[in-house]
Amino acid sequence: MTQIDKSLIDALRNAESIVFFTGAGISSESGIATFRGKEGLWNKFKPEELANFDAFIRNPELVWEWYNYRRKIVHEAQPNAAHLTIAEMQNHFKEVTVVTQNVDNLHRRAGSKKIFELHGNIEKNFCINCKKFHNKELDFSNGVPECDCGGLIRPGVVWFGEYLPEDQFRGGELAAMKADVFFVVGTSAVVYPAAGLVYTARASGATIVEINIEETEISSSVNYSYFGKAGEILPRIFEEYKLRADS
Ligand code: BV8
Ligand code: ZN
Repeated sequence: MTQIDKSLIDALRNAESIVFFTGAGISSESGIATFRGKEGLWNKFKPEELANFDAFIRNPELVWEWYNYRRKIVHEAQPNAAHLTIAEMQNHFKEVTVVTQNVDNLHRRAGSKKIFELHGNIEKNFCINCKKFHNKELDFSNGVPECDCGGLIRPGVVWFGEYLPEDQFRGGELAAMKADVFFVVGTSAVVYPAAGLVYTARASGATIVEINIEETEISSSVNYSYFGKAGEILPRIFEEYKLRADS
């Protein structure tokens, strides 16, 4: 059983602002495949073939087929113990912020309130021409859904080579700069500028805690590394905190 460091619990007891920077790994116990793992989404598809604007213009049907396949999985998925623990921690700390790379909405469904979605949301869609949002049921009867202005409607996620939504990235950056404890949960930390937030938090003096089933690019830069499933480690840290907080 993973030992939780007493010094981490002390850091949490003195913390006002906590940030959870999350990636696909936090949703894998909800049955949503990660991108780069052994069973990863990218094994079957290559990002350059699907998660970019040119691929969408070249073959919108294929890209929509992929996103509809993932939307179905997301709709059937449930938040797991890691998402739920983060939501519960909102009742114990002054400020809990989620800065997620995930597009699956599970943090919101778990009850987290302050969330920055750096890479968009798979349940949102917008017109590539007039940028109008189309978040109701889409009509695929004529192939690719079209806006009333005639433009193609696309998934509301951030593709490679696209800028992150300014308000979302800025919100994540400010949270990282203010964090007393910055958890990095279930991310390979290879995608930028998102992964850069770990270094922003560290430069601002936050205690960095990584939770992952294996070593990553940032493991040598964190204060604490817990190797294990997020759905097991996070609840354990919170239990230890609650035990000590009352003592
Ligand atoms: C941009 C779309 C400015 C939505 C995604 C060279 C060097 C550095 C950067 C670049 C470069 N070349 C290009 C770039 C920029 C590029 C980038 O970073 N590329 C990387 C791959 C090299 N970034 C961009 O293009 C970004 N935009 O830079 O704009 C710009 C603008 C114009 C011109 C130039 C520049 C846009 C990035 C967003 C791309 N969109 N997805 C979708 O379809 O979902 S990225 C994709 O990767 C997902 O969004 C995902 O969130 C993200 C990160 O992946 P992870 O979440 O970390 O998932 P992964 O599978 O990798 O890892 C899972 C982890 O969980 C593993 O570590 C595993 O061990 C762990 N795990 C598994 N199970 C568990 C677990 N941990 C705990 N518990 C478990 N149970
Ligand atoms: Zn339009």
